Amino acid sequence: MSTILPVAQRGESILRLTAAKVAQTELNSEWLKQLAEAMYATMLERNGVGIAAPQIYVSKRVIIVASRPNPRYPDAPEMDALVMVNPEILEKSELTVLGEEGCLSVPDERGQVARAQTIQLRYLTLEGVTVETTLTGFPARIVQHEVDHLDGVLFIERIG
Ligand code: K1U
Ligand code: ZN
Repeated sequence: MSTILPVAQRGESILRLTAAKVAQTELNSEWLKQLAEAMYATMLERNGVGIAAPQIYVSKRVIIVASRPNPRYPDAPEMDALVMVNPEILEKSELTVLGEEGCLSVPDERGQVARAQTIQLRYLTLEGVTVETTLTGFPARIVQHEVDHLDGVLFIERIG
């Protein structure tokens, strides 16, 4: 069983930092695997569809994306949780869409955020394998929200 960790809340300085890249030497390590497991357990416990390492007080570029259909996005695809190390958004579509977001670090607030409909993305797996993929719709929105966390940005700064 994995550890469920507290989630950093709006106003805490960890959420303002630019997270550090995971080093080559950390790939395929027990430490990185345990970090991902703790992030996953914490995300599940909070009923989230994503999480970024800074939200559990680790300023490293690791995110999890776990799209599933939900009342706001009934057509969202059901995905196995994807752990992304050092994710980079290579391209964003010009087309943006407004959609509702919430955040485990900003409880009880929701808002409409404009995000690119489609993104091209590169990331590493926990083992260090490079993956390039295209995501659209809700999974693309989650990635953009989580990458913002790695850059110290909260969704509430993108409203209005
Ligand atoms: O990073 C986080 O704080 C997790 C966040 C991810 C997210 C949700 C919605 C849009 C973009 C990113 C959440 O999981 S908030 C809680 C939630 O489960 C949810 C909220 C709105 C719509 C669907 C789900
Ligand atoms: Zn968030």
